[in-house]
Amino acid sequence: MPFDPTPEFMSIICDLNRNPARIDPKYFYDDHGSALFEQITRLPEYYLTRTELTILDKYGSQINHVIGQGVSLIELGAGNCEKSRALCKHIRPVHFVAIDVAEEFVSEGVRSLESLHPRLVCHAVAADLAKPIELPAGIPSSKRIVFYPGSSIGNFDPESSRALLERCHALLGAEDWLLLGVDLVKDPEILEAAYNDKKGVTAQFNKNVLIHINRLIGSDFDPDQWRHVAFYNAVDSRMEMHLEAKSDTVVSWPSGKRKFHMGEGIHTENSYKFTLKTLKDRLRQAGFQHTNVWMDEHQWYALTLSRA
Ligand code: AVI
Repeated sequence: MPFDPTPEFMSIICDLNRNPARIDPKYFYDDHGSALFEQITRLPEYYLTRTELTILDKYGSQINHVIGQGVSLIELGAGNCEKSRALCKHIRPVHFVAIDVAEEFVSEGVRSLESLHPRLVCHAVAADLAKPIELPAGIPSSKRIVFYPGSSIGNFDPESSRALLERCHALLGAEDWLLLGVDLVKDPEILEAAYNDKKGVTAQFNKNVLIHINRLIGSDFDPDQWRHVAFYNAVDSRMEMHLEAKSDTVVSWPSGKRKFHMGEGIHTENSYKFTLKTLKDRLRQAGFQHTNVWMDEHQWYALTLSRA
């Protein structure tokens, strides 16, 4: 049978053939990757999740006061919906939409929210945030609050994050809000520890992307041949994750192959860190205004609420 590559296959191959090679970080999140990420969020070194939850808990009533009653909550990159569960202790939305690439995972998260709030009308949507955002029918067109927690915005390069914020803005009207969680620039030692945890869960998460890619394109990556590398790039204010070949290795897939020399890397993730200024500028450029900011006591992490 003639080989008929899909656009996804072509785009993965194209990235693998770049110099340096790269893999889109969205491929971290197959079911196993999503479960590993959940473990990461509970690691002592990975302060992001617990810090954001602390801010949500401490300032949730202030957020509720600003946004008022009867809102529709739309969580982007919802995962297990843990953040919305925390937010829903303070705000009482009428509708809840969870959007994520990992379908199974997000459906489970939505079920957990439904069981806690039986009156809440819930929807799970499997979607790639790099594409236009479509909401299910029946979501009221005002009093929407788009919630994008976890500093996931940091996984997009500046141009793409600007475009994503513009798509969010286009989805919202004058009565609506964006609640955004972002990780801030800080001591590189703290940042690097968060992406090089002692238990090696982040390393497993990084290598799991190769198993997912093998499944998607029929390649023969051997995860044991690759080393997890994560460091802070101060010039671009971002944590970078790479997989580095432990020895010369050839990776094949239907229709092609690539030789990686020992030490050669595949760039798997950027995680941009913001200052309050870069964050507010980015929001303003996308059309958002009146930004409220709440932070933790160390000023490691910020939650911003902006009017569309
Ligand atoms: C989902 N995202 C915000 C995480 C981050 O911190 O960039 C993904 C992650 N990568 C390594 N550890 C966690």
